[in-house]
Amino acid sequence: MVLLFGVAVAFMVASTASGQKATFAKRIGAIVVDVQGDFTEWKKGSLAVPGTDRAFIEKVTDATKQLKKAGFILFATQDWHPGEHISFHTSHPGKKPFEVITVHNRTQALWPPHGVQGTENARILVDNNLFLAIVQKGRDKRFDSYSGFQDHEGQETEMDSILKHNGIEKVVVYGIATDYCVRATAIDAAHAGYKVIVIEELCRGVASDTSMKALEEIKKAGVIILDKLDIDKIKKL
Ligand code: VGL
Ligand code: ZN
Repeated sequence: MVLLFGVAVAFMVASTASGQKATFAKRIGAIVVDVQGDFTEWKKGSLAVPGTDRAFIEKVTDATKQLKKAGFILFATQDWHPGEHISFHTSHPGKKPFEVITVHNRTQALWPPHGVQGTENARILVDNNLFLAIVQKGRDKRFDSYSGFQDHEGQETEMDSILKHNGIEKVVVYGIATDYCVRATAIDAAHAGYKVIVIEELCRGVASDTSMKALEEIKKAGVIILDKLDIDKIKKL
């Protein structure tokens, strides 16, 4: 019955409070990380990541629509910074983009201003209506937030509770950037107890050395890395 509606799934039998058996479809989630104009070459973004031309974004969009058709529950993250965000080099007089400084006893990479709330290039380039929810991060100007789950101070977003609310135990993660927000989101998802699958060809990184290292760290956290999107394989994992 549920399969007729195209929901991607294994089944689970659980006991309700009254002791009756109920069958639930285990739904699989997907988190599309920071596919925003500022991170793309296509939109001449301020922090354009190599390999993010229009064809790449179309591939990500296609994959996202395929997952939707297959019954996956889709979420996105959106880097959403105030204009004076701590991660912007412009918030630190004399500092240049990509310099690394220490703030709050922690290293902070300084970026060109990006993902500024309400600007054209902060928009998500994949049809927003595909997503059940868009989780914004980096809203507090005092702290950076690469992960869709928590900022660098450990302040949690609503991601974990939304996934739990939807009964999701397995999530597919892809987007931009492999070495920053994809890395942090995938690792946090694994640490939070989800089965996590990263699709390498749907990710792009700021630099190749840090992206390779990030993929190793992601793997070490227990995440499965697939080079291509393979929906049947994901369902069986
Ligand atoms: C990101 C650097 C700064 C990302 C966000 O989306 O990976 N990277 N803010
Ligand atoms: Zn950012």
